[in-house]
Amino acid sequence: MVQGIAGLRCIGALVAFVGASLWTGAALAAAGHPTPWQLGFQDSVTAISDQIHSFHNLTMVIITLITLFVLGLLVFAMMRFNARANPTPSKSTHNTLIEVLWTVIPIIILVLIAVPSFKLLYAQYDVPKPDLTIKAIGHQWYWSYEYPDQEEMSFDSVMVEDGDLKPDQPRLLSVDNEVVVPVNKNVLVLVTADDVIHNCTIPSFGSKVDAVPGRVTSTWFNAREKGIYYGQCSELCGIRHAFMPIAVRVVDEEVFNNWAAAMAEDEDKARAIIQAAVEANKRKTIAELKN
Ligand SMILES: [Cu+2]
Repeated sequence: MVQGIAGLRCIGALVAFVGASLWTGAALAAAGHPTPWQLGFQDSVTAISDQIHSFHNLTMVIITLITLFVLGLLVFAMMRFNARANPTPSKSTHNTLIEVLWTVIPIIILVLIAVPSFKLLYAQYDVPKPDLTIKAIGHQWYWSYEYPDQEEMSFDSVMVEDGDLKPDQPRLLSVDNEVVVPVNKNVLVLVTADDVIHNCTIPSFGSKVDAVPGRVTSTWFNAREKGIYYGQCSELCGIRHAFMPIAVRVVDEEVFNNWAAAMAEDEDKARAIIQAAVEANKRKTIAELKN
């Protein structure tokens, strides 16, 4: 009886897990950062991330069907072939048809998984012609960024401590200097580190790559929606590994150009430009919602 209830709970948990995993919709997840009780992935704002989500959904269906099939087989074998139900067992050891089937069907399933998997892998590494290049450098324990296209532009990006958070800043994700990029542009991110291995990850962009000292790795994204997108170092890098977030602000190209020009003179002025653009956007959204 107890085992029966445990079994039912397992099935219930499995169904809930599958449902949750398939449901990568926007209902609970806010774009750009995780939310309490969120199920599934963070919202996607790039084509690569869309592809990751649909690949995840496909494999989720396949593994669920396989799991249910194996569970069914186990239950069937236990009921049909236990000593009471089947006192004189069959002595057969081979069945050519079944042996061919259990070889061929898994091959077909693996090919079904391999095709979208390789497509995704190729898309992630096939960087389109970049409109903007950024260099992200991991340090123990903060990120610094360089914009090689803009002359001598570089800055450190350090996490905002709990006591200094502003009301709209999420804890452990906000930084003092955000990376600013234009919307709908191909951004190439060259990634490296100056001490140990870090990892530059931004879930909403579907980009994740190791930052290795002495090497340059790269990732790219083309964000289709303005907003602020957060990521974290995803390679255990020391005691403050959890406290070196990545924050990317996606803005209109004009705002980006103004910001980049201002950065050359005065970082506070550049920050004010972004702040003004964000406020203007907020007012616009509120006005649109009212209409
Ligand atoms: Cu790190």
